[in-house]
Amino acid sequence: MAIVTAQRLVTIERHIAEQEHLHPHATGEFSRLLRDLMLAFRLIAREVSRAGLNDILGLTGTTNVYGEAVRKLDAYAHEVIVRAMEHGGHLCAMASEESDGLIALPPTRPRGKYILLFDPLDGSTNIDVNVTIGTIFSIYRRRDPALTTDATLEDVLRPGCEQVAAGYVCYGSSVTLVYSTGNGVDVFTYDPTLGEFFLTIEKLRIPRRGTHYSINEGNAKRWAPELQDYIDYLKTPSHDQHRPYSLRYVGSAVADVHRVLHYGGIFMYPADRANPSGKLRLMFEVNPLAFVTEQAGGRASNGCCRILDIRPESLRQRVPVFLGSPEDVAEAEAFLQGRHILQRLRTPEA
Ligand code: P6P
Repeated sequence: MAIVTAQRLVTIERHIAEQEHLHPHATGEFSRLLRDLMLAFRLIAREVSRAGLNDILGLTGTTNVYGEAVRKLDAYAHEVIVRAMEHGGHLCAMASEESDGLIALPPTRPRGKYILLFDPLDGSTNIDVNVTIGTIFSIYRRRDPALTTDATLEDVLRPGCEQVAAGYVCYGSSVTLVYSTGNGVDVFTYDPTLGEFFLTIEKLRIPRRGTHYSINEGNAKRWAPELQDYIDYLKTPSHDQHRPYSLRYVGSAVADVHRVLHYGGIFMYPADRANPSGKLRLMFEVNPLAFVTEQAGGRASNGCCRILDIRPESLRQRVPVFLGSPEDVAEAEAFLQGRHILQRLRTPEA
């Protein structure tokens, strides 16, 4: 992992400009879209850092499209991103995990060729207890860039492999932006005294295998037997000392995935008897996190197939997710499909 020395002083603006040169057909519109998005992240980071001081904690008294209580910071982050992005003229569609359907763009502004999907504040149940939370974003280019009309829901419901960029911001002990435009993953750390994101890790690569697993063990009694097998396997000491794995679970996908990208291992939110499709949303959380994971050399699966190949059926679709080190995810898939050697040895021949 190439830790960038501060001497290089590469800001996100300079990095975006340099990335633009990688795409000779780039018109600068994508760069301006990212700059607008960075402004939103700066504003959200400021509010998150002083949430306890300006009465922005707690609940709004409303619920979102999933029936979940909306917290004040959720609502603030949603509004900030919408306001920062709606006037730039770079978008033909925008959708947020916190609202239903596509967000209406101002009729007076031109339509661009990009589609933005975002989870404004993921992990928001952790807001009041000062645990890392995050913003997740996903960007597509409309299929016909010559069009100047609003995009339709069909334009938006695209497999994750068609994302042109995706990433997340971690609001934790420091504010970290992790994103990819398809040329690997770069990590930026925010300096609030300057309002700048500085490049701190270039071309982040996930270890091929880790020693941590991340899952809500409280759901264990509802898991499929094959998943039980896998988790029991991770907990069983091995002769090479590689197992048992350690359990690390924050309950904020951005924080859990950020750790997996750096240290390796596997993050899971599986289906269970109470959540037959898992809990995480494909379009707003899983596709962008899967894109970044693959760009870092990792693997992202729903247990049987590649997340980024899933053809979405609705904006609010949930999917099971297993993502992280390629060897760990492949091993999880072998268990989940009942074909791991330890399962075959135990299964009596028919
Ligand atoms: P549970 C946060 O609410 C979230 O959407 C993800 O960030 C996180 O991974 C998951 O839900 C945690 O869910 O059921 O373990 O509390």
